[in-house]
Amino acid sequence: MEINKNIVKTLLNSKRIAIFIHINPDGDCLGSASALKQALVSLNKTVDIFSDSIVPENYNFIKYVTDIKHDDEVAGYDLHVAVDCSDLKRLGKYSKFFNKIENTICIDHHKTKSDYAKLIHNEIVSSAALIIYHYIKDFSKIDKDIACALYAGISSDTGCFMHQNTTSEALRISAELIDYGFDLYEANENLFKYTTLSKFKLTKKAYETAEFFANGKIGMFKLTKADMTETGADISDTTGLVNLITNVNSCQIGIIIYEEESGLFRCSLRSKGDIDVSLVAEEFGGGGHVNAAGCNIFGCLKTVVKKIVSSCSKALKN
Ligand SMILES: [Mn+2]
Repeated sequence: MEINKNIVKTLLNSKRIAIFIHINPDGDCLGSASALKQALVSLNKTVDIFSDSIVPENYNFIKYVTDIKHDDEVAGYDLHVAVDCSDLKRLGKYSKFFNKIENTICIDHHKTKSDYAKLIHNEIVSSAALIIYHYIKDFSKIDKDIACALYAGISSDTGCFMHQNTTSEALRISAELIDYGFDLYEANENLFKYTTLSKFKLTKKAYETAEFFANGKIGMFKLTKADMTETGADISDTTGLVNLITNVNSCQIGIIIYEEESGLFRCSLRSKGDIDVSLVAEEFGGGGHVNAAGCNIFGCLKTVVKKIVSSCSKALKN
């Protein structure tokens, strides 16, 4: 991977750096932000990570995750860096602060819209953490805690090395990171086995709502605001649910829609093989990768289901 020398120069020339991650944070944005912060702190920089969302507690094993800031204002930094954010909107309430200063960097691995910063490294690889790994190797060095954070990113976005985006490079780099001696068992328990009672109840509810279309090729979970309230679940509890329906053997596209606010449905899509669900997401102003994408759709449940099924049916034929 070729690194952008201007990005390295800008990182090294900055003293106070703010790192931004996306709403509903996952292992990749958290691991990437943590690793980058650690590498920069080792060079005596002041670094803060900002998140518009509450961070699920299972990520607390990653260094600095418990120090993430949720302030309403961001000021006094000479560099803003966004990691794993395909779109400025993904920064949530921080999107309005990001371009308030001149020096901005975006490091991302999605194929859409990563064009909102002055300096951009956008490369289609399995995780943002994989890109961050190459940068840290260039301007600093990896240690045990950085290795742990990068592993969290790489393993999360490859679904513990089970998604289609898993490459030998991702596995080779992960093996190298594991050799730094962080607690691999603890990391995997937190990343891939952790669940909460509310998530368990929400999963049960999701199974009850499952519906199939196009002769079983499209499968969908539909969760309303009432379902969320009833189970005490929040958005972070919906993470990974979509895979449960995508796993059905007839299913080529798996979808979960859940009502975030009354009339606003968040939609998460997964697909198998070369069926491109990023095109479906883009149709509704979202984005993502070929096999994993997301978007927001406004309307009542019935209309939203109709719209998304019709768009997915087209994707099946392409
Ligand atoms: Mn990612």
